[in-house]
Amino acid sequence: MAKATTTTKAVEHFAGVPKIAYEGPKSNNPLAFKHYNASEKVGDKTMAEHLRFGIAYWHSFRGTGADPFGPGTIVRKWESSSKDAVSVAKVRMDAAFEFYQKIGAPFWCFHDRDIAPEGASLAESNKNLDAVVAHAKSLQQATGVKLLWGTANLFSNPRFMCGASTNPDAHVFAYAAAQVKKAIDVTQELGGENYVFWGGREGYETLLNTNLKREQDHLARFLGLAVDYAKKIGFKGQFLIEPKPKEPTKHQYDFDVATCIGFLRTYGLHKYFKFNIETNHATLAGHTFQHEIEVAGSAGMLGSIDANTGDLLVGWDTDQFSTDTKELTLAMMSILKYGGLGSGGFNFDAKLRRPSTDLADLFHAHIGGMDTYAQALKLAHRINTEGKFSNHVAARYATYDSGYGKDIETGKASFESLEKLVLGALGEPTLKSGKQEYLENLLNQELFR
Ligand code: XUL
Ligand code: CO
Repeated sequence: MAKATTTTKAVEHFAGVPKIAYEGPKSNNPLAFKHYNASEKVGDKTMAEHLRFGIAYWHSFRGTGADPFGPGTIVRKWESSSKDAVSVAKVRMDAAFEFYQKIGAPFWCFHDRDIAPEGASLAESNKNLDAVVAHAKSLQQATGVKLLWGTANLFSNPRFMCGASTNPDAHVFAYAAAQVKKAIDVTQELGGENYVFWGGREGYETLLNTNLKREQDHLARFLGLAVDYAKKIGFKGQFLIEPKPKEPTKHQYDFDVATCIGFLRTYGLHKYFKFNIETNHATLAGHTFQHEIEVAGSAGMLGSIDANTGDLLVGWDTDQFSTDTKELTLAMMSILKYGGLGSGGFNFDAKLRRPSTDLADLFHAHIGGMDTYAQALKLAHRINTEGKFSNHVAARYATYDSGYGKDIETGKASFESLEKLVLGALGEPTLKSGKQEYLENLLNQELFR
């Protein structure tokens, strides 16, 4: 499919910025890692193997800082490198791969429409995509940077204003199917290790014009068709659902991990999907990041992470880089407990603030994000290994390890057998403290010791 690409001129887009090195916690160099040391072992894996960082093309290379109150502020030289949109897309891609290498990220992620301009027809869009994908493939080969996941943008174009697979118009369903078919093709062409389904506008604004049952059936049908197609072409990547409760629609069908598990099981699709959990989506749903990881992990469906954070005082998806060591340590404790992310990774689905207009800001943002995850990984590994919290949790459930507790877990107990015990020797349960404040103090001690 991908034809040989014309090579773009060798220009250094981030001139003056060296490859970011690990200098350790005492370094005062803002363009150095204080914690992320790719080759350092944490347990039996290196930090690079644990963390598998990915860069989100849409934010870092298509984000302009525009918001509903004003246009973009972030001006990049490569955007005016040519009058032809496909040529600009290739130069932009060169800049992106230079950044991936300098920051030391082994992976990247994209939407089809981030990397290549949409044409006047689907055929033209596909042709543009093929040209840029061929270029990306040669850059991947030249740099060793790999594709964590690809996805399709089924939400920006006005045709998707009422959803893609949940659109009341079957014509739009068909268009979305054709677009995702192509997006899976190019993800496979680039060796993508996963493919993400985030439900763009798959939701509703008002039930006055919505048939909720038919829309959910259509969403399931769409995912089923994607599974069929992946099997047909031998796509080996993991399919991931990225839950989000609201924005852009008032009610998104993929509300949170628990809702999606119920949905996938209802339609018999659960074997084919895991989750891409985004921090800011978790908090929008009224959950902690760790909660969503636990719900996915306990179902054996923890796939990947969209690493970012929201703002405590702002009620929408602000997609900021996280420097919250405590939140990320709790998340890493759960991720390590469930054995890591497998083919997933930590994709920085995060954008610079509107006034962060320097090229260097892109480095500061990712250095902070990577360092905070690395620090969290080290802390979580130590905390899990020492086992103070896990031992406490295990002791809290110890009554289920033997006797009638074990009988409850193994299905040997009945209402009658338990009634007999309580009316007899067991009697009234004694109160056992949950020790929450003690544990919160212990966590602080562990983080800052
Ligand atoms: C939107 C979001 C998306 C997905 C990919 O909130 O997170 O960027 O990650 O479509
Ligand atoms: Co995301």
